[in-house]
Amino acid sequence: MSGTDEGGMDVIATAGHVDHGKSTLVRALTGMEPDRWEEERRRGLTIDLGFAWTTLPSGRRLAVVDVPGHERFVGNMLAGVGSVPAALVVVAADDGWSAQTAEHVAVLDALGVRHALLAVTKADLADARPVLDDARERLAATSMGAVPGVAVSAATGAGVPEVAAALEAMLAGLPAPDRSAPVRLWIDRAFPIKGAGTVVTGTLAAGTVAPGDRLQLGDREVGVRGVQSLGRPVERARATARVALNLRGIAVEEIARGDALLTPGAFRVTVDVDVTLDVAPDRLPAEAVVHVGSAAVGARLRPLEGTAVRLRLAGPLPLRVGDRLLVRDPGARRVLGADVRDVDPPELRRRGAARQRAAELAAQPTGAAGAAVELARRRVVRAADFAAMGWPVPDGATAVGPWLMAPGLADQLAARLPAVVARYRELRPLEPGPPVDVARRALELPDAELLRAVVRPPLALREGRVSAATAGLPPQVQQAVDAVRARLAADAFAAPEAPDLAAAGLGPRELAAAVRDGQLVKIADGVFLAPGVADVARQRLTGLPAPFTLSQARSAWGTTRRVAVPLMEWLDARGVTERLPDNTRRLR
Ligand SMILES: Nc1nc2c(ncn2[C@@H]2O[C@H](COP(=O)(O)OP(=O)(O)OP(=O)(O)O)[C@@H](O)[C@H]2O)c(=O)[nH]1
Ligand SMILES: [Mg+2]
Repeated sequence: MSGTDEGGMDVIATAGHVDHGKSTLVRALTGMEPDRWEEERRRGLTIDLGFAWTTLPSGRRLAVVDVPGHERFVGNMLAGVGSVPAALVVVAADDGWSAQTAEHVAVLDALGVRHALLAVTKADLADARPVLDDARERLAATSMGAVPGVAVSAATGAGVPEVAAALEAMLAGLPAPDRSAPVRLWIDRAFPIKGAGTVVTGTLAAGTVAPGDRLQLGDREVGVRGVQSLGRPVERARATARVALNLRGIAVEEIARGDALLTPGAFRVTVDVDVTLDVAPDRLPAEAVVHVGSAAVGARLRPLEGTAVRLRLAGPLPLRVGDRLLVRDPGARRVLGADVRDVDPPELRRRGAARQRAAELAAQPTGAAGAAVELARRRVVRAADFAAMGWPVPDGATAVGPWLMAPGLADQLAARLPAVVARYRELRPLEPGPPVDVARRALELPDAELLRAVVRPPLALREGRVSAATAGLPPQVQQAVDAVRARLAADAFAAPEAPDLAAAGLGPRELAAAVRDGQLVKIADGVFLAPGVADVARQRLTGLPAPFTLSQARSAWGTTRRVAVPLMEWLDARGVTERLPDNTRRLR
């Protein structure tokens, strides 16, 4: 739904040759003066972007970005049309299709603008019919296709209501903007307001902005103090809309046309971009200017092959896969439309890498299917990063914490993991399996958290390791442990002395392995008992009067102080016994 929503409206831009009557028509439609500067009014020439708005007869609100036609100001024109979904193409009946008509229409075509209305102005001065026919025929060959045309005279007013009606019809066919999308507001003006600080304006093509929002500008965050739309404060502005934001914490000198205000974290900036052009040109300039939104940034072009080109931008831009760029060769006055295909492209080092990359891009579908291919190429990405690049989550991707794994990758790695564990245990038979970081590196994963999706029975994630379920101990160690356990079965508190353990081949590593495997319990350094000793110990203590002394407990257990002292503390720590202020204990 566009139109009457709070802050909601349609936004279009004018296009056409100098003096063909764009501003005059905007004035006739809106009753507002689009030429903001005194110099513009004096010279009767639009220099910079103008803004006007009106409520159409149906109640639909329309904002118009009025662009200059003069060839010297085509940069300003580009900043004005970069975020609008539709155009009002103006051609004068007494002059016909002209140089900047062609240039502006080429720009709209390169931007992929699909919706337009043709107005043939100055119909009071010449027969509009031939110009309507000629212009419609030329427009039919562009992204705008079959465009309705209206003859109009701002001098007599004839045709103005028809232009308004035709605009309504065109606007009804515009796709609904995505109002839940993150904000990327390309700034077209920034100015100070006394007492209010810095104000920026732009065309909000997607998303929603409200006072109190925080937005990213370069590497800082700014607060939105107030939002205005069409000259009035609003509680929120929803796309599509012309908006003016009063910003907190930034001086006007720190902002320029072409900067973008972004939903924090939702975009990443880049200087390297792989694009595909609409057509493979005969020759490409080595350098060009890239236009997107209201931004214009120099770029070096590296043709890969066919329509695929790598751009190296002179400054970073917040670009996403699926963005439409305009690549302009100012010398040749030529514009090319380009689709952003990758904002984090792989380096091209090897011979033939450029050709291979071009082949990859040619084979890669766009949209969700392309996202699956992309994720397969990257294996594992941070989900937020992937989204910020402009990719949707492909079907079959595995989400693990903040990560996204390519479809099928988890299964593939799960199949490899048993061999990794087996190899590790061959080298370190006393350990149940590799520490998670060893497994992570073996599987070339960026984060051990991803092992959750890869460790499957009989393997298990236990105590920071990928453990084999049937870990067990090497036979000799097992034998020695069995002997100790037999002895403890006969006398639960007869912990073997260190020399006995050593003589049986049970050093610290072997004992640690037996503890990890659940075969022994470590009470203190050098004191090992059987699992279940807590129950036996408690059982024996029930026969004592409460409270009892350490010495009484020692006799009840029939052991030495070497075992009784740490065992008592171990039981205290586990809440089996309670230590009283006078050092006696009672059972809990
Ligand atoms: N007779 C007649 N004159 C018109 C009409 N529309 C515009 N004009 C005149 O044409 C001249 C140029 O009009 P603008 O509206 O400034 O033209 P523009 O396309 O905005 O020009 P730039 O912004 O400089 O590209 C002005 O003197 C207008 O009064 C019309 O329908 N009939
Ligand atoms: Mg004008």
